[in-house]
Amino acid sequence: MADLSRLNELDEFSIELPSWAFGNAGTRFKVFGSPGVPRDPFEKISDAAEVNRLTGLAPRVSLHIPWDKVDDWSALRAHAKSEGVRIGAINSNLFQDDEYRLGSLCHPEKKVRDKAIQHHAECIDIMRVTGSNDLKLWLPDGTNYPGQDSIRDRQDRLADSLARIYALLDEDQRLLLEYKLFEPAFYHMDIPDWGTSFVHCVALGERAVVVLDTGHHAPGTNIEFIVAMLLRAGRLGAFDFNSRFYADDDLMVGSADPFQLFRILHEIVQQEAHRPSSGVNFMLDQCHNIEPKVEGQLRSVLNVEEALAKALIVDHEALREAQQTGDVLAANGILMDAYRTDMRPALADRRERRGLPRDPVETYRRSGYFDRVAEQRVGGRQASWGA
Ligand code: RM4
Ligand code: MN
Repeated sequence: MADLSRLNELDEFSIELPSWAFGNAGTRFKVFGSPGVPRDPFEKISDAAEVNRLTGLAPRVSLHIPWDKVDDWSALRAHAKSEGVRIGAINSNLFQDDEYRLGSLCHPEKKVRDKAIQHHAECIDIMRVTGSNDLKLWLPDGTNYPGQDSIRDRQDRLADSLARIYALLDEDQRLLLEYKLFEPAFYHMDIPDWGTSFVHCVALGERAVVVLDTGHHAPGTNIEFIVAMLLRAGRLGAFDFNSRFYADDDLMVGSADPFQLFRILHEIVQQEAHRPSSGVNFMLDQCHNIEPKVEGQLRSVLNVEEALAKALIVDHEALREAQQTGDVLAANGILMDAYRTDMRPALADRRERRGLPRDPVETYRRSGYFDRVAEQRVGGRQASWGA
């Protein structure tokens, strides 16, 4: 019988939802429209709040600038509050301007680098009004052909640009630095891996931390090892959770490889990083191309909850004992026992005790929310990835 006593540690745990997951998304071939999709950041926040109401796990929403630009940031903050959520990380966008063809913070021309730095100054101003503490930076910079630019010079430009952005932050604000193996650049990315991100974070200062997007590695990479290393170094700032079969697929977290999600959360629990004091921000970064958005987010949040619950029931004492005595198969068996335990009944009971629906997806389906917003949200322009 599994020991469920640590499940109450879920009370402190929270997941941050990406505003862009509620808009239309697609591939480079087609963005599909669907009824009820938000037309502005206010409606995106309302959808995110619905996920939070049903799960009790998602009290923050990340925004992307300029996609989520509004005239009145205080009004957006107040709207979030009235919906029972708050605004989380502010993501800067460095990939959609013509000037950024050869890069942004690493661009050969100072004029373009200055523009990119200025964009972060604007994001930091937004953070001050919205009460956000995390500036999240994903750098799309890189080159497509050997010899196109100097890899070394680009690193020097990057270090300088990042230092200028870091200097603009307030004492209570952090810089989250994300890495990605390839795409949009194909020969080299300027921040391709956790090591590069880590090196820049260390050079910047304590409030610069690494973001691990689960879709941004080579196939077969042992992601939980990276998690353990970054936690050990005190530099794991956030996750961008999603699933992938091939590259940066941005599918629902826990759908392609629930065992990997469990292994990641096992490393998290071992270092007590599921607790808010760790400073790790558990964010989602997903796009729902063909499935309904709110329900896609609901499932994602529940997948993370389920994987964390499994990690919390690992018999750590027995595991340590098996590890110490070199009992390889017992150690592996202890971990597998936890992974194979069906946590859904215990989690449903837990939700009921907290006044939440036992089955949030079913309750959402029956609530009529989807039909209601589909009826209300007519006219205007639906939010869409990239706009
Ligand atoms: C990037 C990266 C960023 C996200 C954008 C939308 O691939 O993962 O985290 O903000 O996509
Ligand atoms: Mn990401």
